[in-house]
Amino acid sequence: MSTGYEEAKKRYEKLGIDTEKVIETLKNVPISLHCWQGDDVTGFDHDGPLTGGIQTTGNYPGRATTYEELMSDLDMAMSLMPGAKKINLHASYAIFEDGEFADRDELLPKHFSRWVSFAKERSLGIDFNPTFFSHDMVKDGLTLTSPDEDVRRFWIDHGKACLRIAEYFAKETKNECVMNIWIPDGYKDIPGDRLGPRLRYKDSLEQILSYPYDKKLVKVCVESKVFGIGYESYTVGSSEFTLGFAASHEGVIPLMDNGHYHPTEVVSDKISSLLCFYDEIALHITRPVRWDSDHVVLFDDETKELAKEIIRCDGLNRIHMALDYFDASINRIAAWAIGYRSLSKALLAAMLIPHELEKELQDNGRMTELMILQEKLKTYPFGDIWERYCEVCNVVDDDQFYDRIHDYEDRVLSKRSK
Ligand SMILES: [Mn+2]
Repeated sequence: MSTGYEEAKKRYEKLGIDTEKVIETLKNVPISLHCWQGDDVTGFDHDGPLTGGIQTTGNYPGRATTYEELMSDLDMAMSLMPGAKKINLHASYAIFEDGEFADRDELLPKHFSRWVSFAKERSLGIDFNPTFFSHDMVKDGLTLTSPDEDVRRFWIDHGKACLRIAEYFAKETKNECVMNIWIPDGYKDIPGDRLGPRLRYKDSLEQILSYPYDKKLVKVCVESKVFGIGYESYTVGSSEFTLGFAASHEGVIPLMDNGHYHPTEVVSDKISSLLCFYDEIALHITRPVRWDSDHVVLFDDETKELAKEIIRCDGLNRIHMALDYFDASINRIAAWAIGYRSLSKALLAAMLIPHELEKELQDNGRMTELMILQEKLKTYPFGDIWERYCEVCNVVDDDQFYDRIHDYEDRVLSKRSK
């Protein structure tokens, strides 16, 4: 234990914060780790391009192109992440072997058995996402909202197949599975009918949820979006739609992705509102830069504010946290780990704030003192606590971080063809 940590611990103690307790708590808070950072949202079930109004930019060498490579990269990335994890899979990451193939509407648990083994060997839970993009049955940019009943049926069946797989994950890993539904559906230009697609979306979701799944094992989320590339004028699954749907359907949780709002809106300000009305909420934590650009999460102001709200609202047991970004312009494993570590830092920093004192100052109108306290905390010796957290979790600190990335790049990534 460094003297830096001992000194820092004393300073936080004066604020009534027990850093040892904070470290022990944070260690067990799971953050769901998106598999799609490892291969630029490519998946294993199709050859076509990434569609759905999302884009991965960059061509850094060494992208994982097989499930073995992706799992190896995940292991490497997780070795750099302090604290608990779940893995977050998309349906497009089904693993087919011996020439076998099943389309999205006919996916079965067995197509994910290798992922289950991977998770069980590492004592990880699995979260899941149906994949409503990058597929020939996306017709005119539409899936669950299509006026073509064959298209809509295909995607409803996909949703049901995914519920069955999510239930399998939960049973096998003995850990609830958060299954998030996001569709890209919408229009590039001004629609002639906004209501029709939304009513079809509502009906499609209800049909999917009619599959008799165990609500204790599978937590279904609906994720909103404000727009996508090529869907600038209208997105069916808007914020109001998903909030309304979740509020009116038992067991459905709203999911907020902080890249899915207008650029001046912040999710940190929305969390407390939702917690007034929902037992549980879910977050996709990302970094939008002017639009839903899915930049790597950093230890920046909005990530810190988001984490503060989670802690202040006593939300660790009510808020499902998942990362969601994809950067192909830098080392992908570093991207994974930087994002996870940034969120961990933000949560750790948030747990080192005397929230009760801040509330008391606010409620007594002592806003000058509140501002002074908040500013004071910004230069507190947080770095020493972070280093101690990494040490306790047996992962490298920020000084040694790049060496590990470079070593893996040298040994493994540089030998790959892509
Ligand atoms: Mn998302």
